[in-house]
Amino acid sequence: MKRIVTIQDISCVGKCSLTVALPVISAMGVETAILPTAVLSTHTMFSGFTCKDMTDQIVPIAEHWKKEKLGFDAIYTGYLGSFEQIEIVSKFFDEFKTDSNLIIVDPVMADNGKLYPAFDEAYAKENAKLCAKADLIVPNLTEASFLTGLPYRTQYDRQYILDMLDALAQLGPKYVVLTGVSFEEGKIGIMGLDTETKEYFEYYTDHVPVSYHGTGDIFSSVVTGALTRGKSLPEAFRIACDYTKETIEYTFRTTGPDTYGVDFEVTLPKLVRAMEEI
Ligand code: PXL
Repeated sequence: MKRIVTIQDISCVGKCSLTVALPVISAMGVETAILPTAVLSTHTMFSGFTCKDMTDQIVPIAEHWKKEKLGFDAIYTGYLGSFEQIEIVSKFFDEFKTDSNLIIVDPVMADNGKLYPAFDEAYAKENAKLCAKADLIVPNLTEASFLTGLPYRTQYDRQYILDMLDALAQLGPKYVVLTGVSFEEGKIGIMGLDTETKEYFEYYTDHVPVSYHGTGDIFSSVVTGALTRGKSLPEAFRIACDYTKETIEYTFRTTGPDTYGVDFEVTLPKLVRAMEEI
């Protein structure tokens, strides 16, 4: 059985980061080891959340894993807490990277033109160093703009996205995929670049006009699970786009717009079936 490790926080309530990655990637038939970077009462969009930093545990945990000769078919990072954690995770990559495993970095730090409350621009720049060591990065447009220094735009053309992909490629990863790309009213999706072959790929679904927290984490978790199970890059992104869209649609239809995360628990069987189909 394939095994991945995901490094991100536990938001005890909030349906994001590890409470999403663990069930989603497990349901895809991949053992999901976790390395929690912090324990929060909720994600940071609630006011008054508590946070216990786990930085001092990361190195001892990694050292134990090394001693036990544990390895991972993929290393997937999401929300991290600090400069120091970026440095430690970067060393973790050096320790656990092999010729055949994949490093997937979702540089979670911002959305809709703004950084999340816990971060500043210096943190954003530091995140670029982690992206340099990744095989695949999956920023949204806001994160891409903080990583590259290119302006964030809500109205743009194809050239803007191509320029953004090129600027991301300069950071050093093998594959860059921009999420939340929309060239046409009512459609949204991804555009990616294989920096070695210089080939672009893209995929779009209908746009459900509502925004929920944690959907980026669901998306990246599905990409991680699908790639680890041997799907190609375009297949993995198609499965992730379709599943995320269906889950947002279901949540909007049944629960409505005012909820802190999407009801992915109900739609997981569809994801399992999609994995069997392709
Ligand atoms: O979904 C991204 C995320 C993960 N973890 C924490 C967050 C957020 C987004 O705000 O606050 C703690």
